[in-house]
Amino acid sequence: MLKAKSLFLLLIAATTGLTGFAQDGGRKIISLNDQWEFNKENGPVERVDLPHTWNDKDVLDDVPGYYRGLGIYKRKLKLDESVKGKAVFLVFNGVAQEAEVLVNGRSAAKHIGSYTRFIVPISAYLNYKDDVIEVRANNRFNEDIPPLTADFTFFGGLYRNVSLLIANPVHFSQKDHGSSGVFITTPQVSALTANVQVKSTIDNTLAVVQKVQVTTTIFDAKGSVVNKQTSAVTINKNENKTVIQDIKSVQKPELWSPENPYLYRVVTQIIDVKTKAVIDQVANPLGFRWFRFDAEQGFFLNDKPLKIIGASRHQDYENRGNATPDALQIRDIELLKAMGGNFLRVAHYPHDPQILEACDRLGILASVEIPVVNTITETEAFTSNCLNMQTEMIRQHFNHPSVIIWAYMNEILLRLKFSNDKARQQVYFTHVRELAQKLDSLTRKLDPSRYTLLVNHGAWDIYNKVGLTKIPMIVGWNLYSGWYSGIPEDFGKFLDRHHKELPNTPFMVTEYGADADPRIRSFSPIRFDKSVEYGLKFNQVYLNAMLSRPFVAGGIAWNLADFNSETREETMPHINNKGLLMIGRQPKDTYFLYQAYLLGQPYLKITSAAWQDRTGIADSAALTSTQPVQIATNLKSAELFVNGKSLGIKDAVDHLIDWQVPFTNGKNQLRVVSGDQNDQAEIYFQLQPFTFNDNRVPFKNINILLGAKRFYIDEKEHQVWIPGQTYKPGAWGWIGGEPYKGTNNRITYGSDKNILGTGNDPVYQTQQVNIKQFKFDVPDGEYDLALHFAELVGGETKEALAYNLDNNHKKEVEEQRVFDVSINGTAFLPKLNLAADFGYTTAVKKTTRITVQNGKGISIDFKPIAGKPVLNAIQLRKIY
Ligand code: GCB
Repeated sequence: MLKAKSLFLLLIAATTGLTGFAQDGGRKIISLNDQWEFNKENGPVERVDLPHTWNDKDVLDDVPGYYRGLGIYKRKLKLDESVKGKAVFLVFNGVAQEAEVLVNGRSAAKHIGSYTRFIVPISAYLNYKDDVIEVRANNRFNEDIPPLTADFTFFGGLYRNVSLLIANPVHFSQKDHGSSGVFITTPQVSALTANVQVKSTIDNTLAVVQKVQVTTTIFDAKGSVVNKQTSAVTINKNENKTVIQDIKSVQKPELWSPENPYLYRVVTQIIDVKTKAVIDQVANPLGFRWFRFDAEQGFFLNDKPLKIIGASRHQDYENRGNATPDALQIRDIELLKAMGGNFLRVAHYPHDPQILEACDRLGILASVEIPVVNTITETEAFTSNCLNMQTEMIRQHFNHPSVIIWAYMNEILLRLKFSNDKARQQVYFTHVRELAQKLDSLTRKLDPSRYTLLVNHGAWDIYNKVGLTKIPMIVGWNLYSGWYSGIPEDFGKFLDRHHKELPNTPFMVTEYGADADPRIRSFSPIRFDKSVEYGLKFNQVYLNAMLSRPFVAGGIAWNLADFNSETREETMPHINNKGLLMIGRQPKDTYFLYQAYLLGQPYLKITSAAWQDRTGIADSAALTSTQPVQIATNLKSAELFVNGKSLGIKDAVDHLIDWQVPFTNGKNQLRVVSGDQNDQAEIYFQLQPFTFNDNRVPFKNINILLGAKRFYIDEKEHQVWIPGQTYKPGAWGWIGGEPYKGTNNRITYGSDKNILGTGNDPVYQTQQVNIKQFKFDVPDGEYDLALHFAELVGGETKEALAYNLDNNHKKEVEEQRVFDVSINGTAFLPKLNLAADFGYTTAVKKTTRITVQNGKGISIDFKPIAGKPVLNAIQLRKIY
C-alpha cells in the first residue's frame, strides 16, 4: 500500500506552480494542460490546450460585451490499474468563475471564484480504463460572487494550469483550501537567530491506524542542511492530523530582502516508520525577514527603512486574455524588478502561484487581495463567498516570504448605491462595514504575522464616515488628482491630510496613474490627451510627493502594464492605458522614468527613442524642424549630440532632461552622453515645408488631425499624424470653427467614444466644429486627398460606467447635421449626413484624386445645411 516505487510510466511531469515533489517523494504531479476538447454551450467543439479562455478574441472587436456563460471542457485521463489504491486529485490553479468538475459523468466538486486554486479528490469516481474529466466553467454574472463590476474584463475559462496529483493514501492534506497542507512561520527572527514553526496536516485516508514520522529539513540556498526535525505521529484511521514542529535557533539566518532575496527551502516529508520510505513530501520557500509599518516613519524591513515603490498588476496579456503562459507571467515580475520596483500589488485578485514564487526569488514584496471591488451584494451567500476566498488566498499563499499584506476590498464606495434613499443607504453602509470587519478579523486570525489592508478611492469623507479607515492595519488610497479630477499637485495635499487627520494609521498610495497611449505624443500635454508626455509629468509629481514624505509607507503605480477592460472606450477601446508597459509589455517612457528614479546604477535613456518616425513643420525659412527630445537619467547632467553636433550639457530636473532638437529631413542620429554612460537613437524625420513654395523642402504627404494638439503615430500603416493649424497663406490649415469640446460639459479631450470601423480611433476622436474651409496652397500637380469624419454627438446612451472619463452619460442633445463639401468649387460630398448615412461614432473616410492647376491650390469648402459642419482629419499626398 505504501509502495514508493514509481508506477506512472505513461505520464510526463510538468511544472504546475504547485509545491514541489521529488521522484522518490511518494507523490506525482502531472500537467493536464493538453488535449482538451472545448465548446461553449451549444457551440462547436474545438481542440484546445491550457491555459485557455473563450474570450481572447471577442474582447478585440468593436462590439461591446463578451461571452459570459457556460463553457465545457472535456479530456480523457489515461490511468492504469497501478494507480488503484492511490489518492488521486485534480488540481485546478484557477477556473473562471464557477466550476463544476465531473468525472465519468458524475459530479465530483464545485468551486466558486476565478482566482484561487481548488483540489478535487477523484479516486472514488475512476474506472482506471477510459476515464473522462469534464469541467463546466461559467463566467456569467452572479450577484453572490465578487467581483460584481470592475475596471477589468472577467475572462472565462480553464485559464490556469491543471494537473493531476497522485499521492499515497497517507499524504499532506489536500483538504485545506487548496493549500499545500504545510504552513511555515518564523515566530522569532533576528539577524542573530530565528525560530521556525512548521504546521503540517496529514490525511490518513486508510481504514487502519498509521504510524509515521514527519521530517522537516531546512536547506540553505546551496542545498546544505541547516536544520532538521523529526516527529513521530500516529494517525487514526480516516483521520486528519496536524503536527507542529518548532525548529529553534537557526543561527545567523541570511535575511531575505529586495537586495538579497535569500531563500531557504523547507522540505517536509511523511516517512513510513517501518520501511523508511518517503510516503509524501512537499517543499516550500522560507525567507527570514521581519517588517513593520509606522504611521510616522513609513515601512521598515529587517529594521531598516524601505520606501515601498512598485506597481499593481493584472494577469492578462495582449491577444491572450487571462490565459497567460507561465513564462510571460514570470517575465512581468522580472520587468518590475528591472524597473527598480520593490513591491507588487497583486490586483485585484490572487494571481497564478508562479507570480508570488517569482516575487520570492527576485525580492519583490507583495500584497494580495480578493476581488471585492466597487460594490457588494448584501446577501449571506456573497459574504460567505468573500470569506471563503479570503481563506483560500491566505492558506494557498501563506508560505511566501514576499507577501507582507493581505487585502480584501477595493474602492467599495466608488458608486454610491441608494443615493436617493438615505436611510437605505445607511443600511448598505452598515453591511459594507460589517463585511470589511469580518474579512479583517478573519485575516488577523488566519495570519497574525502579516498586515491587513483595505483600499479606498480618494473620497476622504465617505470612507471615514462609514468607518472603513478604522478597520484595517494599513489604509490604502487610490489617488488620481490630475487625472479623474483636480491637478497633480493636489496629490501632496491629500497625503498631508491623512498624516494630520489619521496620525496613527499607516498608509500607502495603493494606486495612482494617468492613461498614456504610446501612439499619442504631445508637446503641450494636458489632462485626458492620453499622451505619454502627460503621463511623464504626472508620475514625476507623484513620485516626488511620495519620496519626500517619510510617513508615506509606499506608492504603487497603477498599473505595471496596460490591461483589458471591456467597458472602456477612449483612444484604445477595451484597454486601460495606465500601464508603465504596453499590454504586450513593451516599455513606455514612464517605465524609463521609473528606472531613472529607482535604479542604483548609472542610468541614461532617450525616453522617446521608440518614436522613430517623426514629422513636423520646418521652422520658418529653415531646413530644420525643432522638436523636444527627452532623456531620463539618475545622473546630474548629460550632453546631447545630434548628427554629431553637441546641443550642450544640461542638468536633469526630476530625472528628466529636455532638449529642443533641430531635426533635419531624413535620418537623425541622437546620442546622449554622461560620463561613461551613453544612449543612442535613430529618428527618421519627415520635414514638412513651412510654405509650399520652398523648393528646398519637397512636399511628399501630410496627415493632419483637427481639433487636436496631439500627434498620433499609426504604427500599423506607418503614418504620423500632426496637430492641425489655422490657415497660413502659402501653407495650409483650417479656417473657421473651433475644436470639439464634448457635450454635457464633459471634461474630455475630444471624444472618449469607441469609433467603429477603425483601429485608429484617435484620428476620429477630435474634430473642428463649424469649419468653413480647409486650404492647401500646394503647387500644381496630382494629389490624393482623404477627408475623415465621424459623428461624435449622439447615438445610444450607454450605462454610466464608473471608469470611462465621461461618466455623465446624460442623453446628448443631438442636432441635425447636414452639410455640403466641395473641392475647388466642385461638389464632392453633397448633403453629407454622417449620422444618417453612416451611423454615430463611425469612421468615415472619403478619398479623391485632384488635379491642381493654374496655381489655385486646394480649397475644401464646408457649407452648412443644418447644424454645424465638421472635419476630423485630413490627408494629402503628392503623386507627381
Ligand atoms: C481605480 C481602480 C482600478 C482602475 C483604476 C483606473 O481606482 O481601483 O481598478 O483600473 O482606478 O484606471 O481607473
